[in-house]
Amino acid sequence: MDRATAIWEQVEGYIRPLGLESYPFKIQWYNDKVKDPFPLPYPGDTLAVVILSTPNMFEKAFKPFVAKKDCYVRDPIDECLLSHMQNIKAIFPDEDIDCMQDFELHPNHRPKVLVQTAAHVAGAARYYQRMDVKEDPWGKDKNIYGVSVHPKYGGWFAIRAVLVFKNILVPEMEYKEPPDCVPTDELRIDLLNKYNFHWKDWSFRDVIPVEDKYSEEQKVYFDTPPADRKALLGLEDKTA
Ligand code: B12
Repeated sequence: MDRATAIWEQVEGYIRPLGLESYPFKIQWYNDKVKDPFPLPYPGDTLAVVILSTPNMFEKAFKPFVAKKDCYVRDPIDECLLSHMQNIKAIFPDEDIDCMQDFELHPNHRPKVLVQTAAHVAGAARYYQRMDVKEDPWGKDKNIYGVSVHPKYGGWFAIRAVLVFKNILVPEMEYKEPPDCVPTDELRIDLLNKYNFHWKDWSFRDVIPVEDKYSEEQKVYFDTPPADRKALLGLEDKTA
């Protein structure tokens, strides 16, 4: 087994029981898609892994995390993921690993990594943007955000982090297209309308039949504004 596969299997071994998934990719594939200032400053053949959370992350990783911890400095979900990313780094004491989480920004507020593009080039979840629609109905002045769709979970997932294994080069890794589960213009327009104009009603997450979705408890949690979520967890009096 090659080194990259061995690393990825170790990452999977740690994260699958937590309701997380990982997909490896080459930095070059990401850098080929994004424009300045978004390319990542690593050699093109460097191994990266994108980490996704599936619907049962809430029960498998988040609730046990909350049960053990009673002091938070940031959003508890972000902290939970941060703690697991640190644990992954600890599995590889001899590797030099950079971790970029979805919420991390540069001082000028630019996101450190565009996780939707990363998940697309890793073959994990296809990123649908207005450029993927031939008959664009929105007009030039309208800003339409793109949305990723997971083949098993539709929109019931999130993209949490990218790990870069700085000393592992994978020139032989082969590119895998993400499955195209929203194949027509009509379906893509519907998806982008739901994501941009009705994202609060959850409907964009159900654009394809899914294997699993967020529990009612998880939906209530995410529906609650971040500032009030600690109270929901019974943590209000324990926060830093
Ligand atoms: C800033 C941000 C926002 C902002 C602005 C949104 C935006 N897309 O710009 C606001 C606050 C509005 C927002 C809102 C929401 N967000 Co938001 N947001 C982000 C964040 C942190 C960064 C996005 C960003 O700034 N992109 C910059 C622009 C320039 O990137 P871009 O449009 O993709 O452009 C690049 C691509 O086009 C690429 N490219 C060019 N050609 C090609 C070709 C191909 C094939 C590919 C793959 C790429 C590619 O190059 C461009 C850059 O040069 C991401 C997490 C992250 N770190 O990525 C989450 C993220 C996009 N948000 C997410 C979500 C879920 C939401 C909300 C539903 C709220 C929520 N959290 O529940 C709403 C829905 C949107 C709405 N209707 O308002 C999810 C989306 C998940 C998904 N299934 O796609 C993300 C990925 C967070 C996550 N952890 O999963 N968000």
